[in-house]
Amino acid sequence: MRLSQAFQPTLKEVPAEAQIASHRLMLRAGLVRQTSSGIYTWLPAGLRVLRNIATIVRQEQDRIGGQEILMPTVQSADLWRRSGRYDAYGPEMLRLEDRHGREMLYGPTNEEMVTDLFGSTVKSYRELPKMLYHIQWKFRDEVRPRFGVMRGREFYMKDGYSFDLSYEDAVSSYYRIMLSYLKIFRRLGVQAVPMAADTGPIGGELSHEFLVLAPTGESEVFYDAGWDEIDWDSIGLDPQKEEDLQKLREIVKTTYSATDEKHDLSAWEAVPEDRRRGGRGIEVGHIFYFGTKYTESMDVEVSGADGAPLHPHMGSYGIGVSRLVGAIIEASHDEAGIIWPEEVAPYRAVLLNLRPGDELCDQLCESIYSRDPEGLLYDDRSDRAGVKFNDADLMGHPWQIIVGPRGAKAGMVELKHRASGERSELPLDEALAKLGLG
Ligand code: 5CA
Repeated sequence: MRLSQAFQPTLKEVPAEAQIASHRLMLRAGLVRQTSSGIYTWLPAGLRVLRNIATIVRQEQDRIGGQEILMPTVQSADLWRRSGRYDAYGPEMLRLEDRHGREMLYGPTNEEMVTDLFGSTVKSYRELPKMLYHIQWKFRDEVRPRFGVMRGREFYMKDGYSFDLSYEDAVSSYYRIMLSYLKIFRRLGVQAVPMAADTGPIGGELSHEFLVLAPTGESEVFYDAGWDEIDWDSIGLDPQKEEDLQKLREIVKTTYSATDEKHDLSAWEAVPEDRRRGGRGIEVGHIFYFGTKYTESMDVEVSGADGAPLHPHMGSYGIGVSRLVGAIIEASHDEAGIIWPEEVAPYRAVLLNLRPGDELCDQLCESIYSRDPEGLLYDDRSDRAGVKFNDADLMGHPWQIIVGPRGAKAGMVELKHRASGERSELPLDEALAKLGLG
């Protein structure tokens, strides 16, 4: 994309209500615009990030047997009456009425809908287990939407639902998903620690939140340094192996972590003092095992191996996809701007032409740009070099390819790595090879 043509409405002045870095940076860098309280339009660069996150989530859910569906945003109130949650959910639910006076709602989550779908299609134990998920907009009329996309009213969530025949199988599904989540967050370039959690309006008995550490997080967190030290790639737990899921359970059981809501002082005191870590965290995921809560209340059964009907055991598993855009920035930025992790960046590299109009610079830039016009952002604007450097740092692409008249003459370009700040002057071929553009 040529920056001179891009729809990237950056803001010089950010509104006073943008209190935290990610909110300010998202507005300044032109990723989102607020349309009303807690509701945002995603601009092209922001949408690319949102999609990159969704792609990683999708790949990792598919890898463990998840099957993607897409359920609607608007649901019927009757569905929620069947589980008893229509009245219980309270004012966070946006309630609507259609032209026939039928009560509808904008879905805050989809347990009822997926349970109904499952019940109307799956009849036999032979068809289990199943793991269905979708990535869809949700609406919760939050009392205090704040921090930009971090606590929005309309937000983008991956919600997955597992159906198993027994408690034991369901707990395996739960830990399989936990392992998948740990991988997802690593690929997203953030460290997210699972912490025992309350189940709130979703219900159930076993639940963990995943918190990304950041000083502006809404929860206070306490955890054992083990969570910083475990090298998940090298221990190589396999989500398909039962014994590896047991190992994960053991790690979770023996490596303390909790938010302030669940903090247990006596367990905390058992953690050696030099291994106690604390801070604040942003909840980017939440998983629940709630057994037969919905299959019983909504009367969903399958026939078991012995012919007798049974209620499948369920869990639900959320990832805040739009919240993650903010959370990643909170965890990865500096004074100059965003520092995108490789896999989520809107563009992997920005190409800076420091002297548009100079024949050699233009030629060199065009030849680089033509190698990957989809994956490169080409700053071909006629602005001063200083403006381009500042904007490139603000937008935070992992690499900057800098082309100036002196280098262009010698067939050299400068590469800047945004995260480390390292710069190196390289012959064109070498630079391109380094970025996989050779
Ligand atoms: N049905 C379950 C799991 S699928 C569920 O809804 N869980 S949840 O309520 O914990 O939401 C899942 C994730 O969505 C949260 O961990 C959080 O990352 C994100 N989320 C929740 N509320 C908001 C909000 N108001 N704005 C942005 N993200 C949110």
